[in-house]
Amino acid sequence: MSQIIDKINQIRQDNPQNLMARYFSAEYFNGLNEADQARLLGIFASGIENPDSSMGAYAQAPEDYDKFSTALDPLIRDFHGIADGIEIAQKHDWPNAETANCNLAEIDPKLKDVSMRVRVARNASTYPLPGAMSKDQRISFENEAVAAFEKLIEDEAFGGQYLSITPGSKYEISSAEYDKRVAAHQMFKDMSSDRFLNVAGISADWPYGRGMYVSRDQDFLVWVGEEDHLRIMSMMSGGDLGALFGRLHAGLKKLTGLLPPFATSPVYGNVTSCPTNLGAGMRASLHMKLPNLTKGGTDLSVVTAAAKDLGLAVRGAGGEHSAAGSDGLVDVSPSARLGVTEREIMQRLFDGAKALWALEVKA
Ligand code: DAR
Repeated sequence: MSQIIDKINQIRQDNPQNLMARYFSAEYFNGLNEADQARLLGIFASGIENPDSSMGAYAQAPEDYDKFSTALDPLIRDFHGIADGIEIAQKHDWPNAETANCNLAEIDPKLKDVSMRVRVARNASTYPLPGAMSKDQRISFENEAVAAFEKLIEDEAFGGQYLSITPGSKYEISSAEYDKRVAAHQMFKDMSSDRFLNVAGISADWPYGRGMYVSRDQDFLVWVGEEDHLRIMSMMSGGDLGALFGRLHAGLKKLTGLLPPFATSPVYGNVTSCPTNLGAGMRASLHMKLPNLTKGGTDLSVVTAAAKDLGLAVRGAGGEHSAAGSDGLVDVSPSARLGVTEREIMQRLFDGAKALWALEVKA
């Protein structure tokens, strides 16, 4: 075990952004029994094999965050900006669509048709997390999700269809249909090429147990078997964040009653594979064209720094690790997901977009 400790210490020196390595305690690790040492190394595997990781950890079991909180709490606090000693108490408070008063068109009429997305990650408490699921468990969970979707298909507001990429599934789609849905930014990309998810076990058995539910209106979608058991999302073009969040909340409430119970932690709220998604489990984002701030999409440094000051993260519109569009199209999203409510996330997104737009028009 001393070799792995030496490796992590070297990663800490060479990759200061790697939170797993930054906070790894050899003393704590050596105090664990062999079985728990193996479990903790499973959680840290992605950050060890990918030193360039930012978080460097993926939970493998719903109880990991509570069982290994001594090792994981420092990483979680650092990422979510919660100082030591401050109690982490995840509360939930969804905005009311009618009174949210967060319409981007009120900032500038040019922002009346922005691509908006909000998603929550949820994991069933009755299965291991995706990194530790067997192929049979992935298929079994997908079948439980399908049973819920078969009820949702009849629903007036959320009726739609389930599209599976599990070979042999009665809902299996063609590779052409899969590619079309990925190109439309609806379906998730092939995970087996993601080196972080591969080491964490999250992309194992691809494509078994994976698929997507999409409503007739194409604005309510559920990913099955991506980084978490479920990614439940609403996607719209427009500017009314209240309508976007209201659509997701209504769909989430309908689904919650049809699915196995979700995994939650008394401290960290909704349990997710990656510690960056704990708490509300929510990522809310806008695709904004900021050609001036991004120098035509060639330089994200200025917009990233400005966004960070606003509590926002910026990345390419093609998803994690993607570049900006030539028209300056970027994905803007509040960073904090733990210790903030759904309503606060929406407000931060609106306020942040307003501030970034002010910088864009002045640049
Ligand atoms: N490769 C992981 C990404 C962490 C945040 N993104 C997620 N969970 N999709 C890292 O630790 O860098």
